[in-house]
Amino acid sequence: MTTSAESERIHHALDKFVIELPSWGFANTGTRFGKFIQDSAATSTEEKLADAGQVHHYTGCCPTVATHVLWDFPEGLKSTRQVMEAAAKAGVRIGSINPNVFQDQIYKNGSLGNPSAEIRQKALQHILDCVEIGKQTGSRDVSPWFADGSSFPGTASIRQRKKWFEEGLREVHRHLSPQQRLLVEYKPFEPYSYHMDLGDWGMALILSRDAGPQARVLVDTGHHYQAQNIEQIVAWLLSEDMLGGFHFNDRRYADDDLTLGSIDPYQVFRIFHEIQFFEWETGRRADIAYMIDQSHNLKNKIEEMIQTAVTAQEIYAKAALVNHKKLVHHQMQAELIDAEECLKSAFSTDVRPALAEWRRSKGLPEDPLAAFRASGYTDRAAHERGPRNQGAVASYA
Ligand code: RM4
Ligand code: MN
Ligand code: MN
Repeated sequence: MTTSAESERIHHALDKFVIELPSWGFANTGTRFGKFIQDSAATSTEEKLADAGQVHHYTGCCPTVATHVLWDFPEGLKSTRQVMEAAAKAGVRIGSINPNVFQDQIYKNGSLGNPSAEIRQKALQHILDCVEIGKQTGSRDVSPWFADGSSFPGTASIRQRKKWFEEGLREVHRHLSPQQRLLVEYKPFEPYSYHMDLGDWGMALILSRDAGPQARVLVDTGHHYQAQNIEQIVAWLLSEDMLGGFHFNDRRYADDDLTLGSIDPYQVFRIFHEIQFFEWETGRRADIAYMIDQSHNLKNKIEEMIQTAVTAQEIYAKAALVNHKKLVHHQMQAELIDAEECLKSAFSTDVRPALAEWRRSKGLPEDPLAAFRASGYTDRAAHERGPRNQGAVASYA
């Protein structure tokens, strides 16, 4: 249980905490070996947005939806109005715009890092279209993930490809409006098996700095090697003012895109702690876009998103309970056990009653998952979409 002062801290923290949903988390997806179809899964952009709207309706903390341009804007810029109308109808807004320069056949050997100037140009043009879409939807972040890399030693010039990335990202940056940001995501493995052009946070940092002042690094929790200390990366990026956003998910082995906190909730806590510690120390809000990047093929998709949003709130609330003043004191005195206990006691506090109270105060259901289940939405969606979902095996879209 929390004291009333602690509950107040939690309420204050939750008032500022929003997390973006990924449109691709609501459609049928699978593993690279096969797709598992759910009758109630979304079959169109409108349905993905409607499902995301359900998550926001019950949790109150997911007002925006990240979109993947090829999957959600089938006619590119021409689809913008329709997509925005569907979002408004669903009670959400369009959030970050994710270019897709990895799916088409031409990208077999890369996009902005492709040895063919013509293909590099096509990739660039697609990203510039995404910048335009973002201007129209009023989205702040354009958030490319580059699948570029090589699978065999010696087959690609790593330095030359770095130069092509510098050129491409500078050009993208030149087209941003003053309100827009470019978020550069990295990943050390997959789909290529030898090198990935943007393999880690250092590479993303160098390219972001080179691109221009509105570029920042995006950290996807699943995009690290097993033993990597992600919260240290977060602390360094914060101290460099270069952390722009997060893709939250959990993982056990690789980029598993599992439910946040399902494997290692303490890691998520340590990340949130570094952020809130920074905010306390500097007295300013870290300008970070929190997003979920998960695709669920075993659990019900809307339920899992609700579970994720609620988990994110719980862990964020726990991190808000760290006594920073005490922590700094113990750190300075090198009182290791006492310092560590500041984190552990916050992490082990049951914040659920305070969260329920926060929800009540906002007119939200105390138990968002139970409320969603009681609504019968899944059965209705399964009934209506079921026939369309038979044999629907396309990945993500
Ligand atoms: C990648 C990466 C990107 C996401 C795609 C679908 O692994 O995490 O952020 O957009 O998957
Ligand atoms: Mn991601
Ligand atoms: Mn990923």
